[in-house]
Amino acid sequence: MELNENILRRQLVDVHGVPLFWSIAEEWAQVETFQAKQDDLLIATYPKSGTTWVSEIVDMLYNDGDVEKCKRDTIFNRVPFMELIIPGKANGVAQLIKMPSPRLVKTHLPVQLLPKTFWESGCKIIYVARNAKDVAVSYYYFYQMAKMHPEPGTWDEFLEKFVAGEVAFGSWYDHVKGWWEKKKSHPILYLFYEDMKEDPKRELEKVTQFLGKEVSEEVVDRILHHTSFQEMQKNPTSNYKMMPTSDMDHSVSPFMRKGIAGDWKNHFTVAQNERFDEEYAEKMKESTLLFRMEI
Ligand code: PPS
Repeated sequence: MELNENILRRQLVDVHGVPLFWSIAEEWAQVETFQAKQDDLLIATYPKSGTTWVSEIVDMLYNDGDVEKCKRDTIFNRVPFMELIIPGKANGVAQLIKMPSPRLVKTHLPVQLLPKTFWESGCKIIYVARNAKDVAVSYYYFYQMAKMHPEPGTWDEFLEKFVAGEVAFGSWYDHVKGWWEKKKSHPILYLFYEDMKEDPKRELEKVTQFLGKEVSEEVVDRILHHTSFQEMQKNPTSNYKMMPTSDMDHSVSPFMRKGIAGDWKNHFTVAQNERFDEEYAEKMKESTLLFRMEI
């Protein structure tokens, strides 16, 4: 408990202009020098954008749709979170060094902070983006239940911080735009959470093609079933309930919370929405990226 008091709920620390957990900042040299391999698959996202969902899909594809094989371990061990270093609790870099290839790697880093060996190795990358309003809501609940984050304050206070980019992993706007630009020069499959909700089969086909896999209709159906929100919510190897309660308290808010597009409408006041839209238009005005706030 004493240990947790020194570790959890601490202020974020600036790493090259991006607020990160204090312990990632302290161990940044380990992250920066991470050795990526050509046959790694990187799953990159801004937090709360569908990381776990795509991770489960890809692991199913890597295991030819074998559900039992995918239940061999929790999602955070099957797809280690590279930059997550928390003393006595997690070290994604060390975990990945020990892992046999081909490795699945999770990152929330903005494109400019990704270790350079990912670009040198030429490994494949899947990026998943989700509309900013739903991300803000999901992140607010996640801040409450996942104790590595600082206290979120009220919803209004959190939303201010989100828009200002003063949350873990920085500005959503810079993140989605940065990775979108990078797509021009690197093989990145850029997916949208809303598209996955709208037509999971179509989006699964994109992933399958990108990975150069061939799967039968039967396997496709099995993957779609196993990775539905309802299935993942009750699956202990994908719902994060295997994390110690001191780190993630699902009684405050479950990790698998709602899994829908458009929940922001239950949280934004009219005034918050108007202000958000104004700032959004300004921050996104030079980008060709289009998001759907509902489907
Ligand atoms: S994390 O902590 O950043 O890695 O979280 P991440 O996995 O990116 O995002 C969590 C949100 O994704 C929802 N989720 C899903 N939605 C639909 N279908 C499936 N299968 C699925 N799996 C996870 C999860 O519920 C979180 O969103 P909210 O809006 O909070 O429910």
